[in-house]
Amino acid sequence: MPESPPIVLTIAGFDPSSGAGITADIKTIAAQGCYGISAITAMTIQSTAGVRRVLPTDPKVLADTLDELAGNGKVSAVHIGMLGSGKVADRVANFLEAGGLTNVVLDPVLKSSSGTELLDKAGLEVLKGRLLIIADVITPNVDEAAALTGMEVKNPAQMEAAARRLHEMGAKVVVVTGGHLDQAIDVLSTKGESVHTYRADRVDSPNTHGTGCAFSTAIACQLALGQSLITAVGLAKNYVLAAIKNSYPIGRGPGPVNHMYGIDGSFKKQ
Ligand code: PXL
Repeated sequence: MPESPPIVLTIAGFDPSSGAGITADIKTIAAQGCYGISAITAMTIQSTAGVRRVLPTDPKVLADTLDELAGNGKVSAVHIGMLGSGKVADRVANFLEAGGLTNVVLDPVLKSSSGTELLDKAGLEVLKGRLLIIADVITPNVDEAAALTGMEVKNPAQMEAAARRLHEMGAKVVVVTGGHLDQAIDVLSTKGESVHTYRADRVDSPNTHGTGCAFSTAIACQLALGQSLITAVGLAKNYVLAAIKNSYPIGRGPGPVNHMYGIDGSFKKQ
């Protein structure tokens, strides 16, 4: 029998245009050489032109999905993206707190790039009070780091300060992403240890829909594959940069990154 790749579970929302959310995550997981399984936290009505509506999943349907998947074999990493509602977030926290899962990467998604709320107020409290603490790695962007800490987060020094505050709130490993800054700087901070900074020139492309999902999911996959934290974050950053460089327009709005750029037969820029 051939060996199976690590199984990576993504718990996230459904974006029907597949730039973000679970269908995008499944592409990222496949591109890293892992096998993706998923539990949907919310349906969204959206295209690349923007998010129109958010409909959180019935919390019991989500909880039953997670139990079914967890009972079906080893899960080597978990990625958590958009949660939608406090009730759904609570079920995800119950699932993780039951224990037994490793390499849990939480992307604390709060808003879409077009500004629509993707998590309600109750959900933000579950994020701060439970999920942030149980996750092994959290990957807030500068806006999310600001919302979680109440601090201003606009430059690398403030990113480090926000990471320290997030450690005080219970986070183990924090990666603050600054893709929106002039230089694409990400700060990796481990509680009580040194800070590692990743720098890359900003890629000038409108097609950046789903970068946060791709980054956090790729970290989960690289950890599942046995990479160290520092290497996993570096590989995920390189993956997202290449996926932006090889992106193409889809629809009327900002296009998605090209998750599959490295796969034989996938579209490549000439
Ligand atoms: O990029 C954040 C995000 C995550 N998950 C889903 C989304 C979005 C942004 O639109 O729709 C499902």
